[in-house]
Amino acid sequence: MSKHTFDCIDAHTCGNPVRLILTENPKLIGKTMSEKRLDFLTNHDWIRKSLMFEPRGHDMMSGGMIYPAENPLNDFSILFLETSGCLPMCGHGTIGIVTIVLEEKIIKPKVEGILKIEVPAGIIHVNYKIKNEKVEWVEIRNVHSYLAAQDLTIVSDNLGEIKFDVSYGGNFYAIIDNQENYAGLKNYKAEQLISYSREIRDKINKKYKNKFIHTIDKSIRDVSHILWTGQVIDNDSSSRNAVFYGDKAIDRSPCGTGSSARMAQLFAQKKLKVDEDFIHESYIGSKFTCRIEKSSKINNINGISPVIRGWAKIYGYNKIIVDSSDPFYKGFQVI
Ligand code: PYC
Repeated sequence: MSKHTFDCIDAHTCGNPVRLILTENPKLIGKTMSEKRLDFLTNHDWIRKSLMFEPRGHDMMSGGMIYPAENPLNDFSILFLETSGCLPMCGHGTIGIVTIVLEEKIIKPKVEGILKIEVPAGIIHVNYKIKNEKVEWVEIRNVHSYLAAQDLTIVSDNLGEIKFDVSYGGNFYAIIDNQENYAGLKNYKAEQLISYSREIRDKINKKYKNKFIHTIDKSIRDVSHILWTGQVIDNDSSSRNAVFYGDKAIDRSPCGTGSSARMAQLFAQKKLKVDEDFIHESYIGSKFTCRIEKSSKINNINGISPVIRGWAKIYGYNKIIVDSSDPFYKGFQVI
C-alpha cells in the first residue's frame, strides 16, 4: 500500500483549468522534454490519471509539472498533463503555469519580463506583464506551426460528409469550417460537438494513418484535437472556435495550440497576414489576442511563428492525497 500527497496550485486560463503539481514529481529519463514525456507516459502515467480524471479531477482537467531546464540558458521546462495524455505543447497550460510560477515566486526569471521554456514540442519564448504582484498577461511565441493538409474528407455518422484541413500548432488539429453539413458553432450544443468529434477523430486517424507525423519529432503524430469554427459573439473578434480534446472536453479557453494551428491554416490560404491582429474567441466567449510574428520554414515546411496572448487566475491551493487502498486511486472517466 502506498500513499502520495501532491501539493497543487489550481488556476484557470480564460476559463480552462490548469493544475500545477509541485510535489512528488518523478525523476524522468531523457535528454529532452520530448524523451521525458515518453518516459512519464511509460512509467508514471498513474499520476496523470489520479490527478486529472474523476474523482480528483474532471473531464476538462489539465495541468502540468515543472522541471529544471536541460539547457542552463533556459528558465525551466514543463511536462503537460491532461485527461488526453501528455500533450507536446499546451498554450492555455503554459499561460496558467507561467502565471502561477511568477505570482507564487516559484521561478525567478533569468531576465525580467522574459522566460525561455523547454516543452516537449520545442522551446517557447514567453513575455509577460506584472502589475501589483499579479500577472496581467502572458504572451507565448509558440513553436513553428504549419498547414499540413487541406480539403480532406470523412463521412460522419451524424453529419454526413465533412471536409477539413489539418494544421499543426504544437498538436495536430483537424479544422472544420462552416460547410453544407456543418452550419457553424452556434447551431450545436457542446455535447453534440463532443460526440461528433470522437467519431470524426477516430475515422480521420484510421483513414489517414501515418499521414500526420511531425517532421522533426516523430513521437508527435496523428490528429489529437478537432477545431470547430463559427461566428463570433463579439464583433471585435476575428473568429470563434470550439476545440475538442481528450474524450469529453471542449476547451473553455480559445486554445493556444489551436489558435496557432488556425493562424497557420489562414496564413497558408492567404486569409491572414503577418502582424495582423487575430482575436480568437472560445466556446464561452473568452479571448486570446494572437498574431503571426513572421513566416518560417523548418525542413522545407513553410509555416509561421505564432504569438498568443492570454491571462490566467489562481483560485486555490490543493493538497491531494492518492492512497492505493482507494479503489479509484487511478481515477476514472464516465463516457
Ligand atoms: O491551449 O493549447 C492549448 C490547449 C490544448 C488543449 C487544451 N488547451
